[in-house]
Amino acid sequence: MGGFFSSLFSKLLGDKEMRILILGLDGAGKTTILYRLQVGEVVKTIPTIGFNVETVTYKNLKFQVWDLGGQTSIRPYWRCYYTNTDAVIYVVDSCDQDRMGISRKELVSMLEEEELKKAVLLVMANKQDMPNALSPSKVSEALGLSALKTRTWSIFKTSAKTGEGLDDAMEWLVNALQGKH
Ligand code: G3D
Ligand code: MG
Repeated sequence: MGGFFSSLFSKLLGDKEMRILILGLDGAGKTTILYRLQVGEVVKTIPTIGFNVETVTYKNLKFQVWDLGGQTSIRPYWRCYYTNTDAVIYVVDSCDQDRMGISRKELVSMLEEEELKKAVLLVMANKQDMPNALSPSKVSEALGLSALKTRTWSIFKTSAKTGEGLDDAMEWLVNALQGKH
């Protein structure tokens, strides 16, 4: 792998394993973003409980992706996936105003998880190539991000389709994660 992101992530890698979750409602653009990163092969697994997990491993850096929303009964099983998580990339479809409230609820309950208390949060206000996309400040407001007092977080506008904004967002994340160590 010799792309922009792998050289960026190389900055992060000591001996320690790093884990990054990419979360958000279905259709937000998570899988597209994962492939955009081009740091390795995407492996899809379906645990018996029945939610899809996509994983990319780059050296000792691991990205895991699944969809939030939907069945709450499987929620406890997510816990197996978020121990030792260093960062959450929360992806929002900026055009999907109808589900912004659900997205907010999902984010809030995720951030309440003890295991995620120390995780850095990067919000991607995605699909900014669309004319009806809400601005990042509107997305931030809709998600209630200003209420986050103790967490290291930021929001970026992105388009997984054109690639716009992804570099800036990931650079912020790498710097934020370096600051943690
Ligand atoms: P998910 O993994 O979060 O469920 P996907 O989302 O990555 O599968 O993306 C859902 C759909 O949105 C896909 O379209 C994908 O191409 C599109 N998409 C993702 N990111 C962007 C973006 O930034 N801009 C635009 N315009 N579309 C985007 P399809 O048609 O394949 O379902
Ligand atoms: Mg997906």
